[in-house]
Amino acid sequence: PLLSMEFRVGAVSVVVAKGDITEVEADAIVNAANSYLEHGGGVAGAIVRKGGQVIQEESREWVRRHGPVPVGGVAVTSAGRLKARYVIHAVGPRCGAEPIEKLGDAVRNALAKAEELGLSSIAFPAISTGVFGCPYEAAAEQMARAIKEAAPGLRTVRRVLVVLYGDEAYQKFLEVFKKIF
Ligand code: AR6
Repeated sequence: PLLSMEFRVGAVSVVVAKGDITEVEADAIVNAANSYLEHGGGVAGAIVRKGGQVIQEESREWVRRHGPVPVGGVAVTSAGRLKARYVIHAVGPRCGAEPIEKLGDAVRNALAKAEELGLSSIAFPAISTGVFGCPYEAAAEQMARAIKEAAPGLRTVRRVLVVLYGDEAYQKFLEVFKKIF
């Protein structure tokens, strides 16, 4: 991405960047999913369009085996034709219906899954800020705090990207990350 800013926590680099997450080179990209892993619109739709229907098929198989993903939870599939190796599907809260703190859970669970898989890099979109209706500032605060608190305990993950789509999201996330990091 052209626009980005790096923050460091010990050995971990946290990069806030403007761009399209489906183009990002990272071991895993995180999807902003719903509990049924039915990837319709938003970033989920873009991931399936670019990565291929295999991502949707593996997602349905995951739900058949394990049941719906709880709010704040994650599921993993392959990444099809994307540059990433895995898609970690994270279910954020619907603002107004579920507490925004569940967004912190989603981030912590995605980072834990990346560690379990032994990955070194992971890229997050602004989970819950589209269809799920959370304001950028509140979402950024949840994400920044969860990443900052998890960073010292990470053993394999060395690079965490937060990829914002558009100027407004990028500027608002940057402001919050500068305050928290
Ligand atoms: N790269 C990075 N960010 C993107 C991209 C992209 N290519 N496309 C959109 N965004 P949303 P949610 C941003 O709605 O609110 C889906 O239907 C977008 O601008 O994707 O968690 C799922 O299947 C916004 O800031 O996720 C679920 O049903 C952010 O990604 C539901 O939406 C998240 O918006 C999940 O809603």
